[in-house]
Amino acid sequence: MEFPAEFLNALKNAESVLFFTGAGISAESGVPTFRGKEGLWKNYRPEELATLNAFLENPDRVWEWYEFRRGIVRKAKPNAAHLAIVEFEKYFREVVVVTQNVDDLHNRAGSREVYELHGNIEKNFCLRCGKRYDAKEFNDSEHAPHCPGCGGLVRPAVVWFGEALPADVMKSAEEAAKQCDVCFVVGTSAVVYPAAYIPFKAKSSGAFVVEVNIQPTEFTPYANLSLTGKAGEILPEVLRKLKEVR
Ligand code: BJW
Ligand code: ZN
Repeated sequence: MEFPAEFLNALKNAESVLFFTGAGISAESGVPTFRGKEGLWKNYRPEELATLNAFLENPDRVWEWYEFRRGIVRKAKPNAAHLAIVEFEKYFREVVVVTQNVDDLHNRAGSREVYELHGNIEKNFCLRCGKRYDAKEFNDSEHAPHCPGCGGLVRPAVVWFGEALPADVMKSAEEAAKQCDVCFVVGTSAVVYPAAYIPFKAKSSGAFVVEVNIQPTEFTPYANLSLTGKAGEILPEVLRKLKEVR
């Protein structure tokens, strides 16, 4: 695979690299994306499942959807794209992963600095007292569980539509975006805000921004370079090239 000189130059001189990732990076691990033909939402409207109102109206239905997805995620393994990102750490002073994914695969791959903007599917918390629980504590429960401490409803620790992103995580992600020299935007449709501001923040702070996706997205017109193809194929190619230029 040939890469433009401008990109190789940016990589050669970079000190800090940011990966902004979405569901597409986990597609090759067998975790479905949200939108599109094979997406999780082909049969649902997002607001039927990914809002607090949907959960309060029908907790068991939403709980069941998350238990189904936990089953998929637990069987999945980090793929060549997640692992390539970990390898990048050998070549740069700082490698930060800002992910919209809740699947934990960047952590399981071994990435050291991961900011999870939309939470983590392996955690739950109580709506009444806020106590956090590992998802495994209520394993195989068909019904939305109640908090052993206070009796409140327990929900997945993910960010639903209309909810604020964790402020400290967003702040750290924005700082990383301001400081990075190269920003990769991998496997995201880039339509969900405020997460989708991150690559714009990187660009406006002077970073070289490279998109990796199987198709054009809302962000494509703003990328310095678009690499079309699967993340699990393209990122290992970039890594091979990196070994030549660094
Ligand atoms: C491959 C590939 C391969 C496939 N290789 N590529 C500004 C403008 C407009 C709207 C808003 C705005 N600000 C806020 C909003 C409203 C809303 C929003 O953004 N709506 C838009 C959709 C219209 N945002 C919110 O509500 C957010 N909260 C908020 O703003 O709060 C305000 C507030 C402030 C203070 C107090 C209170 C409130 C919250 C958003 C939360 C999103 N949550 C979800 C669910 C998480 C839990 C769960 O997993 O169930 O997060 S929605 C869903 O979308 C999930 C994802 O993280 C997110 C992004 O999806 P992603 O990752 O991009 O996936 P896909 O499927 O869309 O794309 C996959 C891509 O991969 C595609 O491009 C493929 O081509 C590609 N691909 N295979 C490379 N092998
Ligand atoms: Zn409680």
